[in-house]
Parts: sequence; C-alpha cells; structure tokens
Amino acid sequence: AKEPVRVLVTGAAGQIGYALVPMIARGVMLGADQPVILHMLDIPPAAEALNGVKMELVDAAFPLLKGIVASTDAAEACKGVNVAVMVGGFPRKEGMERKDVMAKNVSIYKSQASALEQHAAPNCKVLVVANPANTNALILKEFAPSIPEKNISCLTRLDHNRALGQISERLSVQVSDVKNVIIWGNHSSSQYPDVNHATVKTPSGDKSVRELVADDAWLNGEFISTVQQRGAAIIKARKLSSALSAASSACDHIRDWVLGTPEGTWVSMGVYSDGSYNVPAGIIYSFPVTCKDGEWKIVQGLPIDDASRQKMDATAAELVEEKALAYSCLA
Ligand code: NAX
Repeated sequence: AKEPVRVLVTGAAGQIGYALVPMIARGVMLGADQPVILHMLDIPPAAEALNGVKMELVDAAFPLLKGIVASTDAAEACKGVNVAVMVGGFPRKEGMERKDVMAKNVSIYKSQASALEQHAAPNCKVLVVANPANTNALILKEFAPSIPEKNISCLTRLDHNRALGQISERLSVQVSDVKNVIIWGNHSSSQYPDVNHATVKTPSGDKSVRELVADDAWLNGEFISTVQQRGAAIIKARKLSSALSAASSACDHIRDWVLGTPEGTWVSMGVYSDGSYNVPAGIIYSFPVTCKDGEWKIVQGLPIDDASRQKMDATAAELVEEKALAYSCLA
C-alpha cells in the first residue's frame, strides 16, 4: 500500500476549503489509490467552524483519508506536509484601499512562508490560491528561500478551465476534446486568455479553435472578456465567489503537476518567470507548462503575434507594479 501524502489546506474553514477538502479526501487530487492525511489551518475566529469541517470529514468515512490535523497554529499545520494549498487570506472589503489589502496578505504570506520552510517536508509543492494569488506566491517564495522556486506556484488553472469551458459551449463539443488554451500573466482581469494555439479533437484529427469558431471578433472580444470577468459574474449570480470550480481546478493543478500532463497537452500555471517569452524575470506569471516526474516546464517556442504581445506585456506590467506595492508594504 502507498504511504499517505500529507496535504495542507489553509483557509480550510472557508468556502473553497469546504469544497476542496472532500475532493482531496476522495482522491480527486492525487489519485484514487493514494491515501492522504489532511492538514487544515485557519485562524482562531474560525476554529469552531474548522472543527465542524473536521467532524464532517470523519462522518463522510472517506476510505483514503488516513488522518486529519485541524489547527490554528501554522507550525503544527505545516508539519511534514508534502503538498500545501494556500487558500487562506485577507479578502478585499468594501471601502478598503488596494494597498491595505496587499499589506494584510503580505504579512500573512511572509509568516506562512517561514512556517512552511521550517516544518514542511523536503520538496513540498506549494499552490497559492488566495488573492492576489501571483503576488502572494511571490512573497511566499521570497520569504522561504530554502524552498526551491520551482516548487512554488499560483492558481490560474481555473481561468484556463473557464477558457476551455467557453470554447466547448460555443462549439458544442466536449470540454475534454478542447486543449491547449493559455492563460498568460496575472490571475486578475488583466490576464490574457489566448486561443491561438488551442485545438479541438475531431474524428478527422485535431483542428484549430480559430478555424472552427470562425469568428475572430468573438474570439478577440467577448471570449476574452468573459473569461477575464467570469469571477465577477459568479459573484453577481451567487452572491458568493467561485468555490466549487476553484476547488476542482486546484485539484487539476496539483494532479497534473504531480502525475504529469498528457502527451501533447499543456496547462496554465503561475510560476516564477525565468524571462521566457520576454516576460520580466522575478515575477510569478502564468505560462503554458507541461509536467513530468513532478516538475513543470514552460512550453517554449510558441509564435506570439503583436496583439498577444501587447496583452502579455500589459498583464506583466500589472504584476511588476503589484510586486512594487507588496515591497512597499514590507518597508
Ligand atoms: P473565504 O473567506 O470563504 O475563506 C477564507 C478562509 O481563510 C477563511 O476561513 C479565513 O478565516 C481564512 N483565513 C484568513 N486568514 C488566514 C490565515 N492567516 N491563515 C489561515 N487561514 C486564514 O474565501 P474563499 O471564497 O474560500 O476564497 C479564498 C481565497 O481564494 C480568496 O483570497 C479568493 O480571492 C481566492 N480565489 C482565488 C481564485 C483563483 O483562481 N486563484 C478563484 C477563487 C477565489 O476567488
């Protein structure tokens, strides 16, 4: 039998946490034959709610779930974790300045970086979900210097999956037959959902999404804005932000990272930029990646047209500015 993998979920008493922990306990993240021990962290005001989630996990009698650690102490929660999904953070509240929200999250991610660095298992893989996701991941990287930068990522897979969903709806094809969209940049409305390399599987082979849709105005306009604004549309409809789709996409992100992407398929991950595609180095930027043996690699050599270049640069500029804002909060 396989050794259990320890998976940390921070903000586990929140909305996404509530959707995510049962998925992990059912094997959606790491596979149906992989036992897990769930580590859940939240803050003291949420301790009682966290205990309620723990009770429900016990009640659900998940065969793969070999243990539960529920704690409001970061050191205890991080002990020996192999995978860390960072969902906890400080949300923007009405009337708050961007800088104030940034300052709160910078301080959370700085201290949780240290907790992970000191207590997580060697080679722990980290996924930051909490917003501002790219910049929280960058702060985590900066303050956990002994965690290799390749082990720190942020979630743009939800945006990637939203793009697949829109193409599938538009063409009335199975979402599983659509692949190789790209989310470039920030997990914010400046992101660039790129379909220029995306394809659909058809009986006569893979066909380009651009050719099949045959409506550049839609692909360059409404498609992009729908994906960029989808989070706001969900809030408007549900009066709550995306949770089940965020949780499911977080599972997709970790599963593909650990178990590998299928041959010929890439996914989008926010990773530490090495300057590929002339994206500034030193920011966490979403790129197309393939994964093998637990490691991601940026897909190289894709042709980039002028319109794409501009959008990729604009979202990079926003991340450079967020980085400066985050650093100003540290000063
Ligand atoms: P909730 O407010 O329901 O839950 C957040 C939880 O985090 C709460 O239980 C809170 O007590 C806890 N928390 C706060 N500070 C903490 C700390 N220092 N340590 C541990 N836990 C802490 O928010 P939810 O809807 O679950 O969203 C969580 C985060 O995901 C938000 O930042 C949200 O903006 C972000 N999202 C990111 C997405 C992405 O694709 N990257 C999409 C969905 C979501 O909007």
